[in-house]
Amino acid sequence: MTPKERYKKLKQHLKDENPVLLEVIQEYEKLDKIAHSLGFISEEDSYTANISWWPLISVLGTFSAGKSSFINSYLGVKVQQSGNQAVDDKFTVICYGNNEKPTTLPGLALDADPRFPFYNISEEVEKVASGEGSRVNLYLQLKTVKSDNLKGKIIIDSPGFDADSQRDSILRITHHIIDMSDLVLIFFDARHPEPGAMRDTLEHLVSKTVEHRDGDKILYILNQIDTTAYDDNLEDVIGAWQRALSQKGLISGNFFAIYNEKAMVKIEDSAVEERLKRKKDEDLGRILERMEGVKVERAYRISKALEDFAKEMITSKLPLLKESLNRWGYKVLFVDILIILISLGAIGGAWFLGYIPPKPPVEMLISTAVGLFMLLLFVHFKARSLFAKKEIQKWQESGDEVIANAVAHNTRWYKPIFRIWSNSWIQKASLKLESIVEYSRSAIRKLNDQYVSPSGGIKED
Ligand SMILES: Nc1nc2c(ncn2[C@@H]2O[C@H](COP(=O)(O)OP(=O)(O)OP(=O)(O)O)[C@@H](O)[C@H]2O)c(=O)[nH]1
Ligand SMILES: [Mg+2]
Repeated sequence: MTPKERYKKLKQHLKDENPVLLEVIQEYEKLDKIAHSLGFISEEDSYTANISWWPLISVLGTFSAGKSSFINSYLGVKVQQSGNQAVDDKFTVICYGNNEKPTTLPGLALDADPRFPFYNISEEVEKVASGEGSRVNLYLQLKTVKSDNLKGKIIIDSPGFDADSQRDSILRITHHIIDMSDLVLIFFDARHPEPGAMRDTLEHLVSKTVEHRDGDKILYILNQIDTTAYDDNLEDVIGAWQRALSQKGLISGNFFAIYNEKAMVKIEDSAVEERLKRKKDEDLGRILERMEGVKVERAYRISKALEDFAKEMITSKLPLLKESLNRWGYKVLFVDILIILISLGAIGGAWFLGYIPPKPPVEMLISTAVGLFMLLLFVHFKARSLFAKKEIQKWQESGDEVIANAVAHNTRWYKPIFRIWSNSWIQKASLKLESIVEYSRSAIRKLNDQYVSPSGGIKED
């Protein structure tokens, strides 16, 4: 996808889902333009490509734990099949769409959707499971759903986790999804009072996630606690699960217990029902808050990243580029002057020694001048490319590809050398970049106005 197509698609999606970011993306477009003209990134590249624009919430867990039912309730649309046998065998990426009816697309459609953080997903799958990239449709599907709760975020529903029968590629994809997600909901179900029986699953889902560097993004959710009503043993069940989780190393406040009102069993004892409901409402409220929170955090992060990109260019990249070009320019100039002096010296010497008649014929003058000029050109361009190569190599060795690219771009043979000593191009670029920094600050203020109510809480949508 070219940057142009990418911008067009992103803008369309933002218009529908997150209009506050529409202006931000225009600033990204400006930033790209500046970076292209300075040569920091190639024409096919874009700063938007390194950013996930839509936060990702993934729902993982044991089979039949109620993952799909939870998502259906959250969206208010029956998007996903639910049932008591293992229903899902694919990861389903659920995005906002304008069609009234939920629409299912093959996994490959994700490749072309810039909202998805691993757009070019087949390459990613190929990375985690070699040879499987071309079969990405086996693992993934895309569903678009018109639901306000889905605006500005992406939810992934996953096949029930059963470590024994899990294919390696599914495991790898699961871990990859955990890595990419802004929030991970791991579902267990209270109908299995013996968490010990789920040892392998816990091993994979919990032990691996415990080590995760941003562990706070992982929420452990014990679902279907309505089923504890019969024995009225909610505390025992929660206790057993928490012990099992802590044996796997999890000591986290992110443990919740809920049930789904649409799928619950009937509870005879109204006192028990009320107690369960209170627990559920409180925990569900916190889960939903976290789910809304990622959208807001993401919007802030996108604006902040814009500011950081622009600032880095002003304070570090531009000065380094200028310094490098200066060095290059002076070396070329030195060689140019040297070759002129040597040639003049040689001609003077030849004239002095009598190899050239005191009054040389015009043809001789012309051919000497042309010869000299050709020599000068040859040496000049040789010196340009030689010294440029040295500079580029230096930056590559120090790991700064951005400056290396920019030096290559600005030392192309047709770029006049004197341009680098004029400060105006640096000043122009800096001014534009500063206006981007200024803009991103005002965007953050706007986000504050939209998301944060005067009391400091997050506004309800
Ligand atoms: N009692 C009760 N049943 C539930 C609850 N949530 C879901 N169920 C039922 O549990 C069964 C499994 O639900 P799903 O939503 O399909 O579970 P899943 O985790 O998506 O299952 P897989 O995709 O097959 O792994 C369905 O019959 C649901 O009606 C709940 O909170 N309480
Ligand atoms: Mg399911």
